[in-house]
Amino acid sequence: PFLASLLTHPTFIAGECWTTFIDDTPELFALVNSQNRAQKLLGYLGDLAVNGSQIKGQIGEPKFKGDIIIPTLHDAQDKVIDVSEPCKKGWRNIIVEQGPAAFAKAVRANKGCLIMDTTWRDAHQSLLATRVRTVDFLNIAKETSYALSNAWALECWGGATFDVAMRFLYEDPWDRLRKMRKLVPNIPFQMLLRGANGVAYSSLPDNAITHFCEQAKKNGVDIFRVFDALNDVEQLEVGVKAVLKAGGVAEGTVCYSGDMLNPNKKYNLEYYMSVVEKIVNMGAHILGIKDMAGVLKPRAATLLVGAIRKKYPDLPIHVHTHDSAGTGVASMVACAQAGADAVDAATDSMSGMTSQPSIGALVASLEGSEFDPGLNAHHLRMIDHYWAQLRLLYSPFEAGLTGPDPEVYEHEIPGGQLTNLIFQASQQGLGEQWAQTKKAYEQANDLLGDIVKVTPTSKVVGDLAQFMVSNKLSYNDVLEKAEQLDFPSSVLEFFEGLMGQPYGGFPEPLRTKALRERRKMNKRPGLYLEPVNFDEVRNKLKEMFGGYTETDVASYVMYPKVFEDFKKWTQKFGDLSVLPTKYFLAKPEIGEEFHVELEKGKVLIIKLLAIGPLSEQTGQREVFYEMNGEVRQVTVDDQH
Ligand code: 3PY
Ligand code: ZN
Repeated sequence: PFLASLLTHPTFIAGECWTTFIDDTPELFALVNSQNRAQKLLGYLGDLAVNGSQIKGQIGEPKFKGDIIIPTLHDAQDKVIDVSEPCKKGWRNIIVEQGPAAFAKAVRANKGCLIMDTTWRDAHQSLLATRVRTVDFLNIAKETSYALSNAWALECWGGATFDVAMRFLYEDPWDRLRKMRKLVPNIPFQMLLRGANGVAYSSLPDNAITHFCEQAKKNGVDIFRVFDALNDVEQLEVGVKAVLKAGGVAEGTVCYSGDMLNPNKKYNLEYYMSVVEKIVNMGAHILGIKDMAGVLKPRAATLLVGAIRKKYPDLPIHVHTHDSAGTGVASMVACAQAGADAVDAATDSMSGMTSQPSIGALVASLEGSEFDPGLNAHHLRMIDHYWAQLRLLYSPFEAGLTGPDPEVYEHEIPGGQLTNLIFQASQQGLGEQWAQTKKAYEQANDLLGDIVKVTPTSKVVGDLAQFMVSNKLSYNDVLEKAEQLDFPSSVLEFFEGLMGQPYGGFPEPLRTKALRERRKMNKRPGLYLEPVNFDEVRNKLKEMFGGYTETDVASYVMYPKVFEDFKKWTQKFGDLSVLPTKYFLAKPEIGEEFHVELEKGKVLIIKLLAIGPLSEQTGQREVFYEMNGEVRQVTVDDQH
């Protein structure tokens, strides 16, 4: 293609060719580059046309393949709001201009209860297997900057979105962050950080967490919700310290588990107050309360938030929940009334059940009271019209949830995991298997010592539960046969101490019996792990891929194999984040024309013309496209 563009370039044709022509004509390279990108893109589209989508977890095609309508917002005088530039007003200005401590002070002084919208992170993580793509956030970003200009934050990064972006969507999570930031400069961006585990599933060396937070802050994150899956404060402190060093707003978080109202349960008010005290002493700007399973009943919320508010009048409190049992709105209203400064909710059509409670319902419940969140209910509904369409576009990732599950008070499965487990069970026909899994989850939790369950410890309990179901092991079987059992690796990592120390210690003799010759760490893992040698990582990336950015380094340190696979994929198919989701998940109709904007001003007009017959010799097919008026063809291995 390079030679072809050289030969057809007007300067070359005019015979005015001189030796520096190639150096002086960078557009030639740009042209070759975009032709290469276009060809790689056709490689992906061709494969999709012949073999169907290879995106993991996708079942079938989107229910809705029409054009997505972007809603228009109107002001109080019913004039259309011009969104050609993003909104500039919002709480982020205080963070940028005056820093995290001033933000903490300002939100405490604010009269109403603010809302964090989780649609861009936890809601789709909890309902749609974390599969929402960058382009679909960007398409509603400017409107969102207006509609949610008075929000506490948009939760939009971290948690499972980081690895899923690379692993299953072939997108760079950092690129997503930078692009969102540009279009939403006014609302604070919040991320979820798993303490010393970063956004991974077990601990990393401390300097990896420091480097990661520095990059996250630089690229657009303002508020970091930092938790530890065992409420191990030493593990939590690694994350909080890294955020403070990076200059971010540190939301040190306590995870809520069990039922504080039940005197027979392990985690009581005294326990939570002792964790909160340690978080305050770490210097966190905000206190987070994370109810990952949605088991914080309204009365418990009143007691817990009320007690913290009384002891720490100046401490901003931000509460997170899931609506699994259906009490989300009631619990968040109780939090607001007991003195919380902010609570979480999601856009209506991405809310409820394993997601966060509905933002519309919450705003309506607080409207006109002293806790009014100060959001425009009409604007929220308009934004939700967009998400209602998106929900149907992503229907291939629905888990098939049908209603609330108050049984969550017994099994305590966190929202995101509950969706995954229901999805897996529904693949096997739900029924008896699902009832067994829930029961086994409860038993597995008891065997492990009734631990706090959230990523990654929730995976430990889930893995043990599935291990018990598939090997037909009862609670007593596990205890009695522990020395012979081949436990899942996550269980062994937990017992080793790689996820920190559980409150009340590890269950014995089960831990020793399961570990056999493996090591036992009785302090936080970071004290045993070698620090990352960043120069070595940089050299390695340069060698492997010819170059790197500092955010590549952070991705590689967090997920070496996932990052390598992601880079190889993009070398083969290019940057697919530019492709509209409809054409990322399913092939177009023959003759259907669509547009892909490779970069600003560089638009490809593509049409699928025909899929050729199967060649008996090669097992391949030719796929024909029209691209910007020219016929192009790609050869694809038929996997059927
Ligand atoms: C995550 O760690 O990804 C979570 O959402 C935990 O609730
Ligand atoms: Zn959550």
